[in-house]
Amino acid sequence: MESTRKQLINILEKQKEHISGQELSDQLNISRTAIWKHMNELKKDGYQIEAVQRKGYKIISYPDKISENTLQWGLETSWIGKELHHYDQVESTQAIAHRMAKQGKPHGTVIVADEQVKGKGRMSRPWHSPKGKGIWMSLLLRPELAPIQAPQLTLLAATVLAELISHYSELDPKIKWPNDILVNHKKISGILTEMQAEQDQIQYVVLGIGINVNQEEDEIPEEIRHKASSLKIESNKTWEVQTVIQHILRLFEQTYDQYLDSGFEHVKSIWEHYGYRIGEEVKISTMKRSWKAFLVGIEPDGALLARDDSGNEEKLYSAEIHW
Ligand code: BT5
Repeated sequence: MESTRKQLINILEKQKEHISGQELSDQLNISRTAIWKHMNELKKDGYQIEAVQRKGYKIISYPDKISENTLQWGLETSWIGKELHHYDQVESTQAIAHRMAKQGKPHGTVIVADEQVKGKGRMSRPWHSPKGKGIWMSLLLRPELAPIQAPQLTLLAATVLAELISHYSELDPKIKWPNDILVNHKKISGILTEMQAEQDQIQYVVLGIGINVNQEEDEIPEEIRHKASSLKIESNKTWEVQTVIQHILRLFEQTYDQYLDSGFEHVKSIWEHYGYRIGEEVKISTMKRSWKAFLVGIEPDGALLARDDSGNEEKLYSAEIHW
C-alpha cells in the first residue's frame, strides 16, 4: 500500500494546473486539515508549493536534496527502482544490498547513498565516496542466468554509463577493461559486481556503481589525482546527481531487457565501440611472459581477447596490461 504522502505527490506531479484541497481530500479520502499538514511536511522537505485561494495547490519546484520520493518521481521504469532506498550516509551500499537480498527484496531494488564511509572497490580496495559529490549506488538483480554469464552484467553496466556520458555531454568516455569508465584517460567511474550463486544458477547479483560527478580537482584524494577525475572537472559543468541517477536506471532497464531478449552480441558491440585501446597494440605481462599484443575485443565470458604478432589469440582474465 502506497503511503498517503506518496499518493499525494503522485497526484500533484500529474497536475498541470492547481488542484483544490477539496479535490485532494476526496481523492485521498483524508480531511482537508490532513492535506494541509502534508503540504507543510512537503515544504519542509524542500518542495516549493504554491497555494492560491480558490484554485488550490501546485508544485513549483522540487527539492535539490535527494530522497526516495524525488528519485522515484518521474522515473518511469517498469521494474528497476520500484523499491528504492536512499540513505544520507552508509558504510557501503553493497553491504546494504546484500542484506536486502537475503531478506528477499525484489529484483530491481536500488540502494543509493549521499556518502559512503567504507566504499569499496574490487579486492577490498577503498572507493572514495564523498558526501553529495557523486553517485554511490547498488542494484540488486535476480537474473535467470548461469553464474558464468555474470561478468556480462558488469560489461553491460559499463556500456550504460558510457552511453549516458556520451549522450549528455561532449565528453568522449572510454571503457577500460574490465570495469572502469575513463574520460581523458582518467577514471571517473568504477563498477563492482558481487554474486551469490548455486552451481548453475545465480541467486542474486549486487551491482555497485560509483561515479565521480561534481568533485572539484582538490576534492579528489591527492594520491589518485593523477588517474582519477569527475564529470564536473572534465566537462566544466555541474551535473544534477538525481537526474543522472534516473537516466542510468532507465537506460539500464532498457539495455538489460534487450540483453535478456536478444543476447550479449549488442552489448559486446557497444562495449567494443567504447573500449579503451581496443584495436591498438599494448604491452601485456602475465606470470609466465611479457609480450606485445593487439587488443581485439571482449568475449562472452568477460575475457579480454588479445592477439600476438604471430596471430595467436589469447583470452585474458587477469594480466597486467600496460595501458
Ligand atoms: C572499482 O574498483 O572501480 C569499483 C568501484 C565500485 C564503487 C561502488 S560505489 C557503490 C558501491 N558501494 C561500494 O562500496 N562500492 C560500489 P577497482 O577497480 O578495484 O578500483 C579501486 C581503485 O580505484 C582504488 O584502489 C583507487 O586507486 C581508485 N579509486 C578509489 N576511489 C576512487 C574514486 N572515487 N574515483 C576514481 N578512482 C578511485
